Amino acid sequence: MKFRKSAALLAAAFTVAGLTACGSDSDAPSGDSASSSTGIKGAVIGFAQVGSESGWRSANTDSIKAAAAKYGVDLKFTSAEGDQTKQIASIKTFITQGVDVIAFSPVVETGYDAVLQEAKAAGIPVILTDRAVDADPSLYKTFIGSDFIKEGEKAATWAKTEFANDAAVNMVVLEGTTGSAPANDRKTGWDNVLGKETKFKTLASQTGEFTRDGGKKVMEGFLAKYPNINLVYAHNDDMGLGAIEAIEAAGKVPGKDIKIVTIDAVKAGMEALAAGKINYIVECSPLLGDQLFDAASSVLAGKDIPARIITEEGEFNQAQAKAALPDRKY
Ligand code: GYE
Repeated sequence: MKFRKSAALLAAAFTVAGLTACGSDSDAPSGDSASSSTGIKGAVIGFAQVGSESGWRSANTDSIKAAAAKYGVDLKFTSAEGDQTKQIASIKTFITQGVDVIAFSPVVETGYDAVLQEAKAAGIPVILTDRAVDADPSLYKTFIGSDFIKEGEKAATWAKTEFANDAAVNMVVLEGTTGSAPANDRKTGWDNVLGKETKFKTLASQTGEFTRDGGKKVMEGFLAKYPNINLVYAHNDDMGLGAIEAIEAAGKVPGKDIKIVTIDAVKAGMEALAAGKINYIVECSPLLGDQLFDAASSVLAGKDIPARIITEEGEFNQAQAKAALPDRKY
């Protein structure tokens, strides 16, 4: 709490002294957002993470912890292990502790209204990272993360071209965590492009909980039931990697007998793509740490920030994965 008041005073002082005061810090990285993060040193920030379900999540956690260390933030980090009740309990603890900012990546989209109201009543600003919530937008300052609908559209656009000369495509879907924003939106995005294309037939669609093991088990069930699968749409790389194991165990060749498109572009996914076992990956960047603390810094300085901060990302075929792998950070 103390930090918020002093940060606001500091911001006021900078305004009076003019912009050169900010520019005089020779250690500050260049660019507006980076220089604003220098004002967050010592702030107490509570971060309630989803869990540790995937390679993406590990990279996201690393990014947040590294950025906190870089900016001198006092980070209180908790992991809900995929349990919304546990995540809400830790947000409540942050409120009781009187942290300066609360950030979290919601496990699912709904059910956070009451705790967001509590944070607002306590005067603690909330920043959402990675996943959206279905709640009144005035209850949080911003949502930093990817456009998951666009990701689903990119995956489907690839499939449309890849199977352009096929009369029929038998698809199975490995869905992310039921009720989570990326699972909901990656389905919507896919349907936006291919929902009306009758030649794409969804044989089955089931959650693999965004985990490798979940993807493997669900795919084993699909393979046992459907002998004629042509395409797997996995909502993340980890489930696609699990599907590869199941396909190989069933004596089929992933990437050839059964094509696979996934989302994330974590290193293990990119390696499978480079090896031809996955056919296409849409990128979803987990490196949100710097953006989070830039936004928190602005909020604490009393500045307005955009209600939505969208992450830039690409997409990869096999050749592009091979070229990108040596420099891949996660
Ligand atoms: O795609 C998946 C992770 O919310 C964008 O969660 C994130 C998703 C990511 O478990 O791998």
